[in-house]
Amino acid sequence: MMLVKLGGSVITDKTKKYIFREKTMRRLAEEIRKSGEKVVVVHGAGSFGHILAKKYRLDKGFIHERQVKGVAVVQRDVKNLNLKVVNCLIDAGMNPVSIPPSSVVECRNKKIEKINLDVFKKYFNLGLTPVTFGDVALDRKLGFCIVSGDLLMLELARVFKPEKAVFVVDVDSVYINGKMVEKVDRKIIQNLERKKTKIPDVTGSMHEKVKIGLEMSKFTKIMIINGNVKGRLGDALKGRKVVGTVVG
Ligand code: IP8
Repeated sequence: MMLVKLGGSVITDKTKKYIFREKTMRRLAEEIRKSGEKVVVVHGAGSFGHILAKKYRLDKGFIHERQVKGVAVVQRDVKNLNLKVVNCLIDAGMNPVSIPPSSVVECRNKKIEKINLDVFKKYFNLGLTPVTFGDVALDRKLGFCIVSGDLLMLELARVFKPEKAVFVVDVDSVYINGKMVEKVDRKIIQNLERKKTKIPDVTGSMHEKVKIGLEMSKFTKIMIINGNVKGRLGDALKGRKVVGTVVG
C-alpha cells in the first residue's frame, strides 16, 4: 500500500478562504485510481483551515474562551473540504471513507499521543480508502491543538509500513539556495530556509515537512512531488522516475 498526502496548497487556494481547486482534485483522484494502488489518503486544510485557525490562534491551545467558536468553525470547515475531496474520489471510481482526526486522535503538547489506527486498518482491509485530514483535535495538556496532515502521515507510516509515501505539494522539489535538490537527508536539513511568507499557515513550512519526512523514512520511502503537473502523482505511484525530492 501507499500513503498519499494531498497538500492544502494544491487542493485549495491558500490565500482565499474556501476556494477549492476542484479541477485539480478531480485530476489527482483520477491519477490515484488509475495507478491501481491501494492507498490511504491524507489531505491538508488549506484555506479551509489555516486562515481561521490563525485568526483564533488555535495553534496556541486553549488560552481564551473566544477560541471555542474558532474550534467549532474550523472543524466544520475542514470537514466541508474533506467532503469535497471524498466526492471527487467517489466520482473517480474509488471507495473512500472519511476518518476525522477530531474523533480518533488525542494529542499532548501538539504531539499525537493516541490515535485509533484500528479504524484505518479495518476499513482498509474491507477494501475502502481511508481519508483523513489536518484538523483541530483534543490535547491533554493544551485543551486542543492543530493536528497537521503531515503528523498523521507519520503515524500512518509507523503502522502501515507502506511501500512508499508521496507528499503532493505545489512546487517541483525542495529548494536550497534556489536550487532544486533531488534528495534531502539529516545533514542537508540545516540548510533549509525557514521562509516567512504572508500565506497563513499554522503548521509550518517545507522545513517542518522535511523533518517529519526524515522521521518517516525509518518506515518507508518518501517523495515530495508537484501535484500541479499532470501525471506526476500517477507516475510516482506507478514507480516511474519523476521530478521531485526523495527524503531520507
Ligand atoms: O494543512 C492543518 O493541517 P495541514 C489543520 O495538513 C488546520 O498542515 C486546522 C489548520
